[in-house]
Amino acid sequence: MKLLKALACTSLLAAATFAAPAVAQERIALVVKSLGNGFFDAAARGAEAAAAEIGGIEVIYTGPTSASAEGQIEIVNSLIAQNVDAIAISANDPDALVPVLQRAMDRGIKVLSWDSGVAEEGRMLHLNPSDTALIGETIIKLAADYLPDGGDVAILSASSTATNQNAWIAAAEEALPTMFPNINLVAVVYGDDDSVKSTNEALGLLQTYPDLDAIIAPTTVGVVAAAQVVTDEGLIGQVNVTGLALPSEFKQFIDNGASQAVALWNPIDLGYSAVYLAHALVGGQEAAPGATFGIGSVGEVTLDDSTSAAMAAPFTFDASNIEEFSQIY
Ligand code: RAM
Repeated sequence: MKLLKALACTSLLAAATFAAPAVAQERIALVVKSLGNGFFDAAARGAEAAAAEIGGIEVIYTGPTSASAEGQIEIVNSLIAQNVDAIAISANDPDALVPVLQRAMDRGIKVLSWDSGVAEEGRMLHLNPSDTALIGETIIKLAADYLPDGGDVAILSASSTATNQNAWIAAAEEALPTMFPNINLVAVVYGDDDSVKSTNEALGLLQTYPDLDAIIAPTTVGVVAAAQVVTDEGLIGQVNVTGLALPSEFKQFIDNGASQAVALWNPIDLGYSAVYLAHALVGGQEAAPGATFGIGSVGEVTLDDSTSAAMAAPFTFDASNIEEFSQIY
């Protein structure tokens, strides 16, 4: 018995003496459009999971308080001063960030964009959550599926310079005449991924277009604001709210009937993949067209001619499955 105890003590001591110190050798900054957005918090959880899996990585989760390019430029400047190893950014503007990100790359910092892209000259690669044309079609289809005779819809977007929303809206506009000829897009307004501004913009749409059939918000912040407005204004059953929503935040509006269905991809996987890509760049992998990157348990992605890659198709949530997904993200 004594001997066993002694052995146990020895091995504990050995473990204490020889265990590798938990020092992060690599610092990856996950720069988001704005803090306080549940979508990005979920992505940050994925980023932390990837860092833990790879080991030796510190994730610096940061972003401005409001979704502006100016706020992100300030943050990137401070990350350059801290000499981080990589910056993975979801950008509030495709062009405004280019000079500061070029400066980061000149200093040897690896730069990629994810979710919302930066122009090619401002990053090494970009990771889209899904195919842009498919997202554009999906957001219109989500409304059209519940308007068999057609109708008037309006889009409540994020900021007017957001790369991802602007690309999805352009794709939606392209799909409309051919795929959805009886759906009439009457307006596009911008809530800046800010709850108060999104609420006011949604109210404005209802006042300006009293016959509106649906509000499509391709932003997790805007879609919640719009559904709350439709609920508060007593318009459930009259105006269907749809778009891209985080199930955990949006379930209540499927439950109360303000929305029939919404879609999204897995934000945890997106943040997870961004860290894997950043780590590969830090390790020296080249971001050339055709290059394939492993992204842990998510699989792999191959860069296209614009050094961009896309993940999975968007997934639809309705009364049949939102409860299940609301437990995850
Ligand atoms: C908001 C942000 C983000 C977008 C999602 C769908 O959280 O605008 O960039 O991808 O919505």
